[in-house]
Amino acid sequence: MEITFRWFGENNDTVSLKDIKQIPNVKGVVWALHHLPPGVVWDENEIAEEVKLIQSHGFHAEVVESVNVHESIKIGNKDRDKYIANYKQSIENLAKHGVKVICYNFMPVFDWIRTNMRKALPDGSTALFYERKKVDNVDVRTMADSVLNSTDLTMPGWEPEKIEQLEALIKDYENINEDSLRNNLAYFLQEVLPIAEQNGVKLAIHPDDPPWSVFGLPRIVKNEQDLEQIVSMSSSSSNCLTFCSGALGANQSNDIVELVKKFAERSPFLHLRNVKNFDNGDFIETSHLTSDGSVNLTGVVKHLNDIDYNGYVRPDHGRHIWNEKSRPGYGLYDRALGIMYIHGLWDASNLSKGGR
Ligand code: DNO
Repeated sequence: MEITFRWFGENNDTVSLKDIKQIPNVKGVVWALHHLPPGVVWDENEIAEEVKLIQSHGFHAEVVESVNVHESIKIGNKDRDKYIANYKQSIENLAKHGVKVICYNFMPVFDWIRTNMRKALPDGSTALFYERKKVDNVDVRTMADSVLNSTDLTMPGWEPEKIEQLEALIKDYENINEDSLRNNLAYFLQEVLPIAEQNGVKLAIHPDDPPWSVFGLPRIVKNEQDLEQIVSMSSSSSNCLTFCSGALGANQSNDIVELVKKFAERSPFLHLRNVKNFDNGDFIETSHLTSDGSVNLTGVVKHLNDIDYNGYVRPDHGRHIWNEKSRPGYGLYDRALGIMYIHGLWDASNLSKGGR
C-alpha cells in the first residue's frame, strides 16, 4: 500500500505541500490541472511544471485525479472523436512525465453531489451531508434556476462553466439511458485503452457518488454488477477501477469488504473513507474510524494487507475539525487522522500475521 494525498495545487488549496510532508509516510501527491476544462489536451509544459513542483517536495506525482471526460463522449455525440483524440494526447503527455494512474469518472453532467457542505456532527465538527429527498425532489426542467438560486444545494464537483449550459446538457441526455451510456463508455475505452496500455498508464474509473441515478440522469458505476460489466468491457491491463469505499458505501446494499475482495486486484488506486447511512437514503460523512460509520474500513484494510496490496491509497473526505477552513471535505487535519488510522489498521494486520 502506498499512501498518497490529494492536493488541488498552489493557488487552489488551503493545504500546502509542506503540510502534507509532515503526515507520516505519504509518498505521493494526487494532482490535476484543475483549471483545464474537460476535452482539452493537457499541455506538456504545464504538466512538467506541476510534476516538478510536487517532486521538489519529495513526493511522486504518479496519480492524476481526474482527467475529466467531455460530455460529448458520454452522450456519444458526433464530435466525440475529436475529444477522444485529445484524451489520448493527454494520456501520452502525462505518461512522459511519469504518470501511471489516471482517475476519471463517467457521471453525466454532475460529479459528486452533497446537499450540505457543513452539517454539524454531535462532537461539534462539520461534515458533508446528503439529504436524499432534497435531490430527489429537484425537477430537472427547472434545475438550472434552482441550482443558481439555491444556497444549500451545492455541487462540490461541479464544473462552473456547465451552469450556463445546464438546460442544453440535460436535453442532450434525454435519450440516454444506462445501456446507451454504457455503450458510450465501451466506445471510449476501446479507443483510449490501447494508448494507455502502450504508455504504461492505468485508467481507473471512479464510482458514481452517490451511487444511484440523480435528477433523472443515468449512472452506471454504482454496484457490483456495474463494476463487473466495466471490468469485462476490456481485458486490457489498463482497464481499471478507482475503488472508493465512501462512494460505493453510501448504498447500504453494497458490502464494501466483499467488493474490495472482488475488485482490489483491478483497482490500482483506492479512496478510503467512511460514511454513515440512514434508512431514508440520507448519509453523512464521518471520521475514518470503522465504528463511526457504516463502512467496515477495518475489514477493507485487513484484506488489502492479506493480499499485500501495492497500489496507491489515499484518505478521502474528512470532517472539518479544529476550526480549519478548507475546501469542503479536503482539509488537512481529518484526512491526516485518516491516514494514521489506515496505517494503524495495516500495522495491526501485519502484527496478527506475526510481523511488526
Ligand atoms: C470527490 C472525488 C470525485 C472524484 C471524481 C473522479 O471528492 O472523489 O470528485 O475525484 O469523481 O473523477
